Amino acid sequence: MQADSNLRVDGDRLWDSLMEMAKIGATPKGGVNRLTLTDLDRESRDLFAKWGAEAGCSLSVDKMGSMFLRRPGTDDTLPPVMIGSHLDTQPTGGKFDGALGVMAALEIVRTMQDLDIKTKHPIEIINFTNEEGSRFAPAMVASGVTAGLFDLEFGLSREDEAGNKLGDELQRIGYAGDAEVSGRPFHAFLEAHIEQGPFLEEDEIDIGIVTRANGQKWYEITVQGFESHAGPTPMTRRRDALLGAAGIIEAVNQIGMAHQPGGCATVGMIQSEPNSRNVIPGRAFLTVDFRHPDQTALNAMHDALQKAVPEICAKGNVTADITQIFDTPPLDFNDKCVAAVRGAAKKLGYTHRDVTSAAGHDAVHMGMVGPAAMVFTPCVDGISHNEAEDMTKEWAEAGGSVLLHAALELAEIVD
Ligand code: HGY
Ligand code: MN
Ligand code: MN
Repeated sequence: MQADSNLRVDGDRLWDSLMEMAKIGATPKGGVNRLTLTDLDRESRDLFAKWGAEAGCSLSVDKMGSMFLRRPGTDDTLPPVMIGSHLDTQPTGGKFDGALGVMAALEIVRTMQDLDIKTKHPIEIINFTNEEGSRFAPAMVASGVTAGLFDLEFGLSREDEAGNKLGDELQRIGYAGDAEVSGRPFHAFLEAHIEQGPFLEEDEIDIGIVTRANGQKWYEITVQGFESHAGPTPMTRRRDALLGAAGIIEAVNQIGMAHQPGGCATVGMIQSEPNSRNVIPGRAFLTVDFRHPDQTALNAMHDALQKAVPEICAKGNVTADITQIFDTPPLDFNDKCVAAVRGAAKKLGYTHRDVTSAAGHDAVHMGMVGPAAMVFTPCVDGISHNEAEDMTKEWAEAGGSVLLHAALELAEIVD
């Protein structure tokens, strides 16, 4: 049985929930700072759990703290259609990165309740722990444990800059669940997300059908020099760790530029010790984030970094250690799930086009262990990971409605 093409989610209710959720961690500049496993994250989790219960769902939490709100199917022995994303944000994040996917999933079960829509497969709506990878690296670590990319011990032992362990923080906020993380069965996984790039809005396309996602490689580099006095130490006898790091930053950017189209290369974090105005830095720490839609190119970027760093260090008489902390391959999403998303966009009359995701998402990890697909909506000027992140209610309603129809097709409506 097909859902009626007039069926839409309630765009006002979806928007109100997004605005309500955005109050938790709201920043003066209109963004959201809701780092994973903080008290603010707990508040957002509690609100999601409350709303899910009101929509007739029962909650289970897994050992990485990811939340699964389940709506029974008429055959509850069948694996669920999972729909979800993340509620944690970047420190200068926006209202919609992650939250759109979780609130749209919630809106789907609300719509099903309103209209007494039954499906053969159960529906599970999900909030994954630590998608952003900002407080605890790497990103998408909980869905990474689900996908078997990391083991549970690795996931729970991640430490933030203050030395807090992810597992201890889960205990502290009361979300250390007991459900197993990997091997949780699912029939299909769907995620709605803002594009976080400018192209859908620029070309006036309502819906991105995400067919592929970039691979990622993340590194941590520590440059070791020698602290000394900024005055009497002759320029020719310095071992300046920050100067070495500066050379590496330039090289990272060149590696990104040399692997176009599609390559992305970013140094997001830099620390200098002792960070004193009149001391030549003896130690520098930096992070590298590589992305590419093509595995061979991503590997070439890796090789270029391994070659460039020792050459830069030799010139500056410093040394460096490179540790790779994240390595997730490009992923083609599942044909059947992609077709369900595309068919929904067509049926509902939204303009749409196939896109590749340059950002990482939990759907990429779920797609490594089962059928998955994503729905992209435009966002204003493509801005994200920035407090100015914005979208329209119409875009949210369109994304939620396509997600609804794709989910109902995959979960099989019952008369
Ligand atoms: O890094 C990413 O692409 C995502 O925001 N975790
Ligand atoms: Mn996200
Ligand atoms: Mn993000």
